[in-house]
Amino acid sequence: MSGNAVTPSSRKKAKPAILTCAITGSVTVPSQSPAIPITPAQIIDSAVAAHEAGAAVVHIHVRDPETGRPTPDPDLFSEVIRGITERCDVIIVPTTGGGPGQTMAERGRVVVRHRPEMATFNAGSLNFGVFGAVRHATDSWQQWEIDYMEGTRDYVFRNSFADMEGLLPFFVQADTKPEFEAYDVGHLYNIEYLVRQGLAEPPLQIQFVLGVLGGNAARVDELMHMHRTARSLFGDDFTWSVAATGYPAEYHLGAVALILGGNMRVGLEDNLRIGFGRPAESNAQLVEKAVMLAEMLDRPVATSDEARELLGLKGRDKVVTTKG
Ligand code: KMH
Ligand code: ZN
Repeated sequence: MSGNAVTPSSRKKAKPAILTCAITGSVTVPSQSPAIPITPAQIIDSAVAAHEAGAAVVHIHVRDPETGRPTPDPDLFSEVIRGITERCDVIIVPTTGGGPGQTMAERGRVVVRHRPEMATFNAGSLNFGVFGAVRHATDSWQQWEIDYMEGTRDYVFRNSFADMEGLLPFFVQADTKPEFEAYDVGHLYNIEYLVRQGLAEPPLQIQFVLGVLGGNAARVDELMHMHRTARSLFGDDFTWSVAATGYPAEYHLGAVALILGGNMRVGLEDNLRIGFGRPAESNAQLVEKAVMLAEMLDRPVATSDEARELLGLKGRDKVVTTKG
């Protein structure tokens, strides 16, 4: 019997993997890594390079260009969205999670102004502790950076039912697909509640965010538990991705997602290392490693247009790139 016979299963069509790159985030500070893009120009360059490396989607936050402090400034979002759109066809997914100290109204403004194809939608509240990073602070850290990170010891990332019920109609009005960020299994039940209220409609896009202190752990069994719960609630009527924080979790859980037919997110928002003890040099470098992983697992990397199709997005021509 031949060991390399072509069997029906080897002729199965491989499902493209959607790679997302989370470019800068709001729970790190510039002194943690010189690779973190800060100014709109740096965020745009980094997003375009991540796309060229294989990311079909980029997830965007913005920072004060002078200090690097995360901000909800709508004009910075406009500059970044316009700048990326002018240079490539990547799917731009702005945050509505914002960051510590940002109000719900500030967080939702980007959806109203830009009507993006998709934006994050955080599916419940949690303690969100990144104060552990202060342990590694050196003398070069600014005082605000220490205060910002240390302040998360008392930070509740608030996404109450009233908040979620208030925000979702703006997504509906803008024809923006919510990417539900679920940090723990209870958040999946919150999503099911929102669907039952008629505020969101399957097929859903769910991001399992694992490894935040205050949420579920970045462990394979926890991912499997959340995936199983999502299937019990939504059947096959959802697409999904994993954003695991830190190294090596970003790649280990990403690999599990790829094996199971899901998608993965990498990027300096979630992880600052490319290997053990090796700081990442760029978002593109993190994406290149995800591309290698996908190829090894026989998951062809999706183009942005393939990702649009798989996610059921309205198309980039419907996004408003001006300040409106
Ligand atoms: N910062 C990540 C752990 C959002 O921007 O809405 C989760 C996130 C949420 O990306
Ligand atoms: Zn984010």
